[in-house]
Amino acid sequence: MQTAIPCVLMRGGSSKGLYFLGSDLPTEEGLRSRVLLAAMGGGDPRQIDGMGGAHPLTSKIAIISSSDQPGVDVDYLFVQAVVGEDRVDLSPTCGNILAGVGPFALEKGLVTANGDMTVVRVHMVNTGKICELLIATPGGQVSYEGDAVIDGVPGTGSPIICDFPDAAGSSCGALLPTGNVRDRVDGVEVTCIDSGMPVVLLRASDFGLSGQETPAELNQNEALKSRLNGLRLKLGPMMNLGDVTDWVVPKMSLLSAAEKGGNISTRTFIPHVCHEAIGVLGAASVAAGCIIPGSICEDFTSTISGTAPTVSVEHPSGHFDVTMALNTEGEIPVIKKIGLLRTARTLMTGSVMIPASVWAGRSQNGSV
Ligand code: NQM
Repeated sequence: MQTAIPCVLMRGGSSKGLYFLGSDLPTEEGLRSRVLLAAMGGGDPRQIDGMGGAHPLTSKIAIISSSDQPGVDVDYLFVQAVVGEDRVDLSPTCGNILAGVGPFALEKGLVTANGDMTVVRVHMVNTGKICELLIATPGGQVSYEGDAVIDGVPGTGSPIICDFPDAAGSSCGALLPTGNVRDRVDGVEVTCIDSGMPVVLLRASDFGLSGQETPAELNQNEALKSRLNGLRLKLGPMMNLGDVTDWVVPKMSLLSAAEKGGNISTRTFIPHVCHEAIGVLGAASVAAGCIIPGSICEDFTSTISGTAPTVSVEHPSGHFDVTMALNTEGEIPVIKKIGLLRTARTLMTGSVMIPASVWAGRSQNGSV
């Protein structure tokens, strides 16, 4: 006998994943992880016996519950099922999957629509930070149709505005977790930053790259990937993250001058595979680097001025615009708010079937 667990398959921004109500999953964390791994396809790189798409961007899970926190509607716990490994990682959050949390919460009745536009206040459990999602709810129903375009997703959809009132130091405790605007590790200059996502900013040219290579080209470059991971492992403790061997943060973003009319160009490893675009909060962290005087970004962008700049972050499949509200009185601007545009869509609702062996303490391949 298999166990049927209700879940929704959603595209959130340029990612895709399974969305669960917390109350439909086991409360014990080890068992819950085994159930989620079984749902996704366990440690198999092809995830053939599960719902995962054999890529980090399609091996994601959202667990959503009503929140007890004052002024907050729902708690959102993000779970990355690590492709090809029989484990989950709870260290990052995901700003793309986040976009689907509002529609899911409305459709599941955790939040009631409030006129034509509804604000869903989300507590991101992985980081403790808050996001306000503004969702079109004409006639009290979530709207998925609209004219918003996001790079990396074909067609158009209803806009979801994501506002982060206080993203800095989400996982590392500070916007500049090493305390420095630049650091040097193994002869490479970097800026370590956390404006919603821990990211290491590096110059593509320091690795003999133009920064315009395709993700496929970069993914074939084993020497590059190994060098980046070596730096990542050294920088993890310096960024207050400790040993990041098994973690998918920090992400590593190779920077170069913009070539498509934006402010800066990126190729981002998440952290072992090059992203076809860039993560939402990854982009927010690159954008934050662009407004910090003396950061590595300064080598490619002229300083972005004003108290409400929009930073256009180029990536392999387009660009990502990040709007910020800044207090520019001090030496380093203080980010008061970050705003981004996403779309999301429910793709399927139903139940995912969990093999009986999982409840007996074994993963799908029987290893745990
Ligand atoms: O940075 C990619 C994605 C993400 C995460 C990643 C994300 C974010 O594109 O907030 O959205 O694994 O870095 O979904």
